[in-house]
Amino acid sequence: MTGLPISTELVDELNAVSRPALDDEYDALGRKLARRGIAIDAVKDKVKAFGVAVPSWGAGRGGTRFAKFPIAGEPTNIHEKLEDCAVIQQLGRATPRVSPHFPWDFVDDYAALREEAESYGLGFDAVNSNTFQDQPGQPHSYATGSLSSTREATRQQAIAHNIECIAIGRKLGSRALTVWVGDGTNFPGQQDLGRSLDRYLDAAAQVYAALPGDWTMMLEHKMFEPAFYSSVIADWGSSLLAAQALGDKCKCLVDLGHHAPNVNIEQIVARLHHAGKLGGFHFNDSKYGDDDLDSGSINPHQLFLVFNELIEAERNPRSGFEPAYMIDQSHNVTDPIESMLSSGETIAGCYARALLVDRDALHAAQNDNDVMLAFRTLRGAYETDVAPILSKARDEQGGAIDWLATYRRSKYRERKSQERKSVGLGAGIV
Ligand SMILES: [Mn+2]
Repeated sequence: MTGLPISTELVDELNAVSRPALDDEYDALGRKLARRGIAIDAVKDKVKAFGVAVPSWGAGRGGTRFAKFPIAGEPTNIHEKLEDCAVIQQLGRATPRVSPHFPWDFVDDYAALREEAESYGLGFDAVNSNTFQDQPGQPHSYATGSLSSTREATRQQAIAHNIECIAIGRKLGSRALTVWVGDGTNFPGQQDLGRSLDRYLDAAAQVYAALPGDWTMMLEHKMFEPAFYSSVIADWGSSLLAAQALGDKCKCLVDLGHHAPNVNIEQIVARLHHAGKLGGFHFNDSKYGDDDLDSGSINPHQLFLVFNELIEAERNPRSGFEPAYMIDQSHNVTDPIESMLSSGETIAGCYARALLVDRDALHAAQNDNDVMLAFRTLRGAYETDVAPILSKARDEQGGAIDWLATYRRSKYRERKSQERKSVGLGAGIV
């Protein structure tokens, strides 16, 4: 019993069919990169060491504020979510950790949950608190705010929940707390824009005070929704000043979908790194707004430019540069396992392309103000097809060369649709 949800014999059988063509393509790409002075195996080894966490809630179908369309065999609890995350890691080999969310993933025994994850070869990433919706039996509503609420008792309830999340995270082996609040307003004049931030900072400082010494507190900003006039932590500026006010262990988390259209996110990455406050990412994509589409499905070039800045940051490190990567997207029309496998591959691919940039040539062109040469140096790396590197990295780690075909041949979802109870038709974002 390997503990893995997909038959390893099936993975081996299908990989054996795909491997001759992959070897041929990998060798051809290796010769091409060698002519540029790049050792393909070194890039592949870095890709093998790269990991992005998957969110526990991403294993289920998402929805919009209008509706949710569940599929048969969806997970209904954290145990089934872990099993689905294990499929994603087994086949894709890019997602070794799961980011849990509370209270959605509450259980009685977290030591047992940690062992359960380890039996699948999974660990836990940042824990996410939730003070953006009310729970049954909760004494104080978050309808008009949580950490920034005008009511002391509501703020204390939100603080206590975040501290409880830290306690759970310690049992799970996590070392980070991600805090996103929906706090904000829908009407001008609804709240004092200055004092609501004062209250947020005072409450967040009480959460920060409970943080273990080796933990990071990550503040996630979002410009709109559920508050459509103002959000307390709306942008990277508010996030940065809050992180600086709270202390060294507090950093900023950049969710790619939480900006106004066309904002230069890669420049935000560079600025936050400059301040030593780049804590992590939530990867997703968007066409008009928000964070609902699969990573790289709309603008893979932006994703590449973000990784280009991250590689620059690695070469020019500030203290404590250890960004946490996580997928955070909503799967409304696809099988979530397939979407997260696709996104994991896309994210690792953008990382690989950024590794291929000739940094010395780029910096020389930048210093000479040779605009076209600098641009073409970046573009040459972006246009390189790194699929053979990604496939080889998966194959060498026991993953699937063709993860989509392997997943569908396994009939995993069909089997789960027989075993799991069905999910209700509820509406709204989960
Ligand atoms: Mn997010």
